[in-house]
Amino acid sequence: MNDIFKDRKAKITERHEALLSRPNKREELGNGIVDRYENPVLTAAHTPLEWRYDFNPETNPYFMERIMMNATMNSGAIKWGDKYVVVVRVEGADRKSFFAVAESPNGIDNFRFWDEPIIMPEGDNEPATNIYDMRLTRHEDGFIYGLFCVERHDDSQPADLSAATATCGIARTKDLVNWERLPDLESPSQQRNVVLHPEFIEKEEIVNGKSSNRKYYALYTRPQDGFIDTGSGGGIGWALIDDIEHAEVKEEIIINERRYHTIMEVKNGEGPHPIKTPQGWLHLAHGVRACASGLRYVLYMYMTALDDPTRTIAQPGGYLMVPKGEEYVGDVMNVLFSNGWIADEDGRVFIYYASSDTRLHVATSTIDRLVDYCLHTPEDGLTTTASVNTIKDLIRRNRSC
Ligand code: M1P
Repeated sequence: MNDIFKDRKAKITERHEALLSRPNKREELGNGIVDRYENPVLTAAHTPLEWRYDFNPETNPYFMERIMMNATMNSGAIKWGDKYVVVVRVEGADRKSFFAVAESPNGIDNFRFWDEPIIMPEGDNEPATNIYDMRLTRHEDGFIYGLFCVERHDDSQPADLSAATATCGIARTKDLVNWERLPDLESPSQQRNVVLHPEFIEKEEIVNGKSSNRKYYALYTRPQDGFIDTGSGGGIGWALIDDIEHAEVKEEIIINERRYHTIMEVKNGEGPHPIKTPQGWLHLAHGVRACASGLRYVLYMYMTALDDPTRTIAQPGGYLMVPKGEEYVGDVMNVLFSNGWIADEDGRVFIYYASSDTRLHVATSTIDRLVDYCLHTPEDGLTTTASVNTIKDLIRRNRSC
């Protein structure tokens, strides 16, 4: 074994271990709603060395990185026994994304990838070019579902190499290792950011004069005219699905609209599936607006009624979180995106969010704090006058404190 190989392997292994076991520190004070942390929880450098380096000195005398990783980003999340688990969108240097599981003992540091990335079967679907952004749902039917974006070249435009289509892929598992791929979602429009609601929705139906309750799966959708543009797609949608094994959007209503001069003027999309609380369903989503430096992706929240998840009962004005400091910089600048959170039994909430399509972070809060934030933060009044009146109202009330 030559010295270069031996030396580099030893140093790289030591640094990798130090990175993986680095403690994460909560930032002081925060804004009272969420706490952020000093370090990202996963970066490309956290991926196992076995995935990147050839460990044979004969075939890799310089101990080179043979397969480079570019990013660890938009991740689904789930509590798995006593572990905090994320299904990470890992992106290689070749621009292909794949899914890989990583776990942490406390949800905020010491994340380690499981031995091998997930092989996602194609099932009977047309093979995908790229897959990403899995939303995990432990459904009351007993399965864990992973819904994700499936990207393929749009062959109806053969001359345009960038023409692509976005479809929702559906897979389910009981162990996060073996996945059963179901047919992709059939929908009149392209779809990205599709999320499975964790409970069945029951609807009364009259058949032959007799009333009975029928159970449906429910999806949060995001209809879009093209691969990037939502166009006439008005926001976050909702669709009932009678057969998850042949899922089809037959009717879709918009439950969370995009609006002019808001943080979600250009696009929005549901994040992870909503969390059930006694006061209603807590939703996390991303909103997108355009500015001179491009698109700005921020996170926001809203709440819907327990007896009707399509009815909004609270929508705090503006954003919950925006890119801060180094989070602003990355492959796709000015982006925060979240498709995973964990509501722990003790009421803590772990929000996993990626910054600038590059790395994964955690922010923590509690159900109580997030409900308080949603129910008591003023709504966006949609004009400057309304915003100033909201501030003046707070000042007036503070004077009498
Ligand atoms: O690059 C920012 C995000 O863009 C897309 O999100 P949306 O469909 O809402 O525009 C997705 O590709 C997402 O993965 C990415 O983080």
